Amino acid sequence: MILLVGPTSVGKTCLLKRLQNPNLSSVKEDLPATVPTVGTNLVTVTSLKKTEITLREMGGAMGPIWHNYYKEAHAIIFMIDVSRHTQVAVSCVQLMNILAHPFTQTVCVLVLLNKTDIPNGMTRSELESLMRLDEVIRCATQKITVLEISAKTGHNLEKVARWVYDQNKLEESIAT
Ligand SMILES: Nc1nc2c(ncn2[C@@H]2O[C@H](COP(=O)(O)OP(=O)(O)OP(=O)(O)O)[C@@H](O)[C@H]2O)c(=O)[nH]1
Ligand SMILES: [Mg+2]
Repeated sequence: MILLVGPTSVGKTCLLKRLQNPNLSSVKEDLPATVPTVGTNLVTVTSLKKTEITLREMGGAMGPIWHNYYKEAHAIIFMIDVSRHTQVAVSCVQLMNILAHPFTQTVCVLVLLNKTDIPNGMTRSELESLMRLDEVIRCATQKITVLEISAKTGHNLEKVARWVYDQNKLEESIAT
């Protein structure tokens, strides 16, 4: 199971709906309708090569209990909304808490910078300096990948699908 977390309204449910559509290159700009996730949202996506992969979104409002799911997660996706300048500090603390947790020390982590389609959003370098992301990555025990995406336009979603698929393959090879 891959765990998907991040503050409320960053676009986690939209991403899952996009990933459930196997043809990512045909994404239209209309965003799928969503409501805030109260609790958890467990979905199976059929990714590359028709592999079925389970992802569990934890709603942003569930932040205090995310840690209950770290033990069963073999990889973690953490999502940030680049258009919400005031949320960066919260995101940074949440990400550092995840990385410091004893159950996450060997998992791979994907940091998604979502909503890059919004014109006034922070650039990756602005965000990196605000969050000291390079330092966070250097000090972490986990392998961390950062991707700039838009669940709206579909930008880089095929890279997310590839990462999800690679994590699943890794998990399968460990299990056998
Ligand atoms: N412009 C833009 N809006 C987006 C994008 N992704 C999501 N949204 C919008 O962001 C809002 C929240 O999306 P959700 O997917 O419900 O957010 P969430 O992270 O699941 O929120 P919680 O379940 O409350 O934790 C919706 O109005 C989406 O239409 C994006 O890439 N670009
Ligand atoms: Mg949601």
